[in-house]
Amino acid sequence: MVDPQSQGEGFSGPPRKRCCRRGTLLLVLGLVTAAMWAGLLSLLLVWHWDTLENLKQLEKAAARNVSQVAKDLQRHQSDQMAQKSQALQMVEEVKAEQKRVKSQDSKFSQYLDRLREDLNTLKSQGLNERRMASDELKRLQEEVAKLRIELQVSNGSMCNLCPKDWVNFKHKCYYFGKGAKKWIQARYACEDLGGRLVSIHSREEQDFLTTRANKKGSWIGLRDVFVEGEFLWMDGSPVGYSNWYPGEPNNHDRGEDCVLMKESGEWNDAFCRDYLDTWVCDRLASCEPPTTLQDGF
Ligand code: FUC
Ligand code: CA
Repeated sequence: MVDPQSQGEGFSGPPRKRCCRRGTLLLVLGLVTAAMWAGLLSLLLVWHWDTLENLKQLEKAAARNVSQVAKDLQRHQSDQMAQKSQALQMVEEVKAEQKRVKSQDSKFSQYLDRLREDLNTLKSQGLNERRMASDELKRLQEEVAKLRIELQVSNGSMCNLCPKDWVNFKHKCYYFGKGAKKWIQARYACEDLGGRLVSIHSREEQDFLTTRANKKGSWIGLRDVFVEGEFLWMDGSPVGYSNWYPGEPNNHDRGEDCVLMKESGEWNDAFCRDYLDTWVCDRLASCEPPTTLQDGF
């Protein structure tokens, strides 16, 4: 039997099925789409939550980092302050040390100056003492030589031997030098000849020399060059016997520290750099002729 309704419209079965299938399709499609959207939304939501969670974590971590950095910064700043104050303290200490070293340095240099002065004083004292000792040694050697002569004389020896060109008187020899000389040149001339500018110690000796005195005066071994008025003979002895011309010594004019013997045999202090044509040397006589040829004997 045929359905009048579907017979009446010409389409009984198949067109209705098509319509429902499309609806179903649409529904399914819609459901699928909705499900996809729901899935997508869920994914988005999950992703959003996840991201939010991550952000929160990051925020926390960042906050933690910031506080750590702040703490580090604070520690760093306080370290820096401590270092700064330490550095300042060190600078103060260095300054104090510099001051101390400077003052010590000046003390040392003062001490060094004093040491130098002491050394110079000691040196000159040493030199003085050496000179005095050597003078004393010469004096003693001369004393010994004189005693030896006395001993040999007491044993019968004449002790009157003199080198060639020297003149004997008692136990001494005399050389009457000629040629213009200042006092100091006459002194060296006598020393070169193995003698000394003459020292006069007695009336007899003076009388002997007076017989040979030069008209214009001769240099003798007496002078007051170290202390004015303190005359010393070349043998180191002070004046004992004296034969000054009246009014002498007078240290006339430019100063007179060297003594000459006038024609009369009397003495006058004169200017050391004046030239005199004659000068007298002396030395001790020998008691026996030397075994070898020496000293012009
Ligand atoms: C006397 C002497 C001096 C000098 C002068 C020309 O005054 O005492 O030494 O010879 O004269
Ligand atoms: Ca004089």
